[in-house]
Amino acid sequence: MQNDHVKSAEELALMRRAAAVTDDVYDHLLSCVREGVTEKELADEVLKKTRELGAEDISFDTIVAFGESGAEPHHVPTDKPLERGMLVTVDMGAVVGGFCSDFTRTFAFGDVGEEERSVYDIVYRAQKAGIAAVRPEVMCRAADAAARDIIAEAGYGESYIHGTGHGVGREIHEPPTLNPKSEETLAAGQVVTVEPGIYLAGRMGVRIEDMVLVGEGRPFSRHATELLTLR
Ligand SMILES: [Mn+2]
Repeated sequence: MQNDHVKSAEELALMRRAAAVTDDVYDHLLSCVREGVTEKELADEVLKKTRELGAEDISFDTIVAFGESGAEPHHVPTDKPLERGMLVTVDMGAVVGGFCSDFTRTFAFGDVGEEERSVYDIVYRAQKAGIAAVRPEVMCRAADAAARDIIAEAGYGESYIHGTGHGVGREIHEPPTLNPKSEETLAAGQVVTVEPGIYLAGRMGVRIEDMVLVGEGRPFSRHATELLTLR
């Protein structure tokens, strides 16, 4: 029996187009980053550019979070101005032909502190491990654990407050779910996100997210996950 949410070649092509639009929108967003720009202004640019590039729409309300706001995984953009030394988290996606993309990066604006760099490195390694664990016939909770264990071993287990990922397709969130309680098993041809994060209330947050085709193991996005610092 074919597993639910396995994508056809045509569906995958649409998802790759949605991810490519998001990649280009992210380039545009980076070009808009300057001292004093607000979270709302960057989120508005995402909406405008996504439509300009031919997508039907954004796939969910864009998250842009500066500094301590990064500690809220679902932060709603505000008029807060960007200052040097802040981390910036952007979570966004596009809809093309009815299919969604989902993408998150955290980058630095100017020099960030030692803790920011070290937390980033832990999430970076956790995300790589999570992607490597996304293989056919692997239990979703095992893929979650691959990422979660790295964060826990680094002492931030209590600060990883959500699951490692979810299926994506016509819906932005669809089965299977990658979390510690999931009873599901990954199947070749599913597309899931891998998006670990660390959230330190009142201080900072880091999340890195890519879509991955189960059985392929390569992120849809062309954007690297090493810490990017904008000057
Ligand atoms: Mn996601």
